[in-house]
Amino acid sequence: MKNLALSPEVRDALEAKKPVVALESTIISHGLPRGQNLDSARAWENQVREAGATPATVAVIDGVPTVGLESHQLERIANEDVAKASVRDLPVVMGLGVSGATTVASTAYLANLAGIRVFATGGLGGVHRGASEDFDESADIPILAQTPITVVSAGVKSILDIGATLERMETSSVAVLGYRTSVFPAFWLRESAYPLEWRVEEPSEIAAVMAARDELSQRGGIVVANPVPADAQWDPRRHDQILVQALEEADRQGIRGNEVTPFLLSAVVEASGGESLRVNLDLVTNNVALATQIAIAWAQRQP
Ligand code: PSU
Ligand code: MN
Repeated sequence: MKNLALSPEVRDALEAKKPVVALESTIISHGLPRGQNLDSARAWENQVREAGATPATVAVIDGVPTVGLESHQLERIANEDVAKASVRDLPVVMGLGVSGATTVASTAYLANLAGIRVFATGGLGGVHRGASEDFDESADIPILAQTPITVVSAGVKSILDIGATLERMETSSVAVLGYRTSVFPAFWLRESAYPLEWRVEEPSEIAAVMAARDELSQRGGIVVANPVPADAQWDPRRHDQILVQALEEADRQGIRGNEVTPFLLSAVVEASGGESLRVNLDLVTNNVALATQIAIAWAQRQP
């Protein structure tokens, strides 16, 4: 794509076929509170560098889709009121020349255009509770169904309908691999009620699955489900209580559309007195570490 901007660091790494890890920006603009978000975003980028790969945080800056943000661009995403831009919004923010933070869907989309194969996030979007009535399903899943990228996440939040989300991933042929787990994780918790069919132990196995997908000319993505470390997970009882409160509040206030996910996230952070936030930061760090290992394993396979 002609107008895709790459940072010099990302351009060099891609040209040299060195490992690159994409990072999303909606988590920075809408998923974490101001004050915490910029430091965290910088820390994740540095973590990728220290582990031997190149970070590529993705966003649209003044209408330009950008893969790999300069420091001042990252600052703008963290501190300005930018739009939350999923895939359907990309042409709009581009056409209007405004900035947008990319979701899992649009980060995957732009990273793929840049030739990046591995992506770290916190939690995936999915099917919301009550979706059989209000049809609220994140575009993350249908876009992953047609985008050849490997996304490392800590599963999906229990603010969503986890069972329905897994069914939709099956229907749309998105592969799901448990990393050292046989149970799909529930973001703040290590385990949901849903077992997984596939478990892998090593990043090299994930790279082998990616290679096999390519061989079959399959264009879909792979979801790597990476549970939050045991010593970092949230107390399940607190988690259940606070979740119910947040869902009731969203319902009471009639929150709709793309505001649902950010609303629930901040309601949970507030009700938990910041405890959920600590878990959130720890699990992203854990995902960034694994994604970096997968990107390195993938680069090692390339001729
Ligand atoms: N889950 C999180 N933090 C987030 C999001 C999800 O724990 O910030 C964001 C991601 O960018 C994800 C998006 O792609 O929310 C999904 O939003 P929606 O449900 O409106 O598609
Ligand atoms: Mn939605």
